[in-house]
Order: sequence, then C-alpha cells, then structure tokens
Amino acid sequence: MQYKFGSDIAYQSLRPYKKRLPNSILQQFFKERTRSIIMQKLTKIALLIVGAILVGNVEGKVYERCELARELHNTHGIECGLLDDFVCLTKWESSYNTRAGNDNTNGSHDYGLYQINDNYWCSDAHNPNGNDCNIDCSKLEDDSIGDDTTCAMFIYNRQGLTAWYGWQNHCTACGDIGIEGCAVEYLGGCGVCGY
Ligand SMILES: [Ca+2]
Repeated sequence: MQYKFGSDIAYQSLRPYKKRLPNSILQQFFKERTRSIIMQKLTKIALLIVGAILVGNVEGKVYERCELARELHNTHGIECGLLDDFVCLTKWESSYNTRAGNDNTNGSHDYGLYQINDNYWCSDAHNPNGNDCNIDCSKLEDDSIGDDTTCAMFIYNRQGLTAWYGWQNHCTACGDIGIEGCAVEYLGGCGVCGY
C-alpha cells in the first residue's frame, strides 16, 4: 500500500518514531501535512459551492403571484390592461418558475417564466439562428426577469397573447376589458392597478 507523505495514515505511522527522526524530515512532513489539510478543506468548500449552484439551478426562483404582479407593473412597466394576462399566462406556462424548462416534440426547447422557444426567439446550441429577441436562451432561465419580459413584450407586439398556449387555454377571459373575474383572480389583493 502506498500513501502520501502528508496523509493521516502516514501521520499515524510516523508518530511513534517522531522523537528519533531528524528535524529536516519532520519539518518536510508537517509542511506536507499542513498542505494536505488545507487542500482537503478547499476541496470540501469547492464541493459545497458546486452543490449549492446545482441545487439553485434545479429549483430556480418561484415567484408569489402578487410579488410577480407588482414587479411586472412597477419595475418592468407592464400596463394594467395587460398585467392580469401576463400573470395568468406565466402561471399556466411556468407556475411562476424562472427556471422552468420544457422539451417540445419537434426538438425545440422552451425557457423560463414565459416559456420562450429557442426556434424563434433566443439562441442556444440547438438553434443559434432563430433569435428574434437577440438574447442567449440561458438568460431566460436566470432569476432576473427584465430581459425575459422585454422579449415577451416583443413576442406580444408581433403575435399577440395567442402566442402562448397557456394563455389560449386558460386566460382568454383576461383579454376582454371589463371582465372582472380574471383581474380579481390574478391581481386580487396585490395592491397594484387598483386590486
Ligand atoms: Ca433573465
């Protein structure tokens, strides 16, 4: 069996003979041992950091309904008439999860809060070309939703809300001005746009 000069096993084996060994060997040994302990601690810290990043990637940021409504209106300028639609469609597209992802049967991938598709709007390894929002898809699954919302507004201005199946299937009532139910359901109690 071979073991490293500064390792625990080497230390245990060396201990009984400590007094009889020359100082130069002892100094070298303890230098190696200190280095070995520091490397072990650094490795542990590095593993903890990598673990935390991986867990973060899996979970992402999941917004509360009202937290999202307020941020979309107050920070990203989504007007009141569109706000209930956006809160509704993000609920059904991603459950308010900024790192939601979906593989489609045609091989394309949907990214983030608005489930934006890489065939048309953002650039990734699968489709570097269809990139009308001029954005890297990885930016659509981080916790910063300003660029996602800019892209979503670009899609909305070009195709309307029907671009999202989540909206088509669950939110058409929000599109009719004066339908209170949808605004109450998605903005109620949020302290935004009079709700
Ligand atoms: Ca983003």
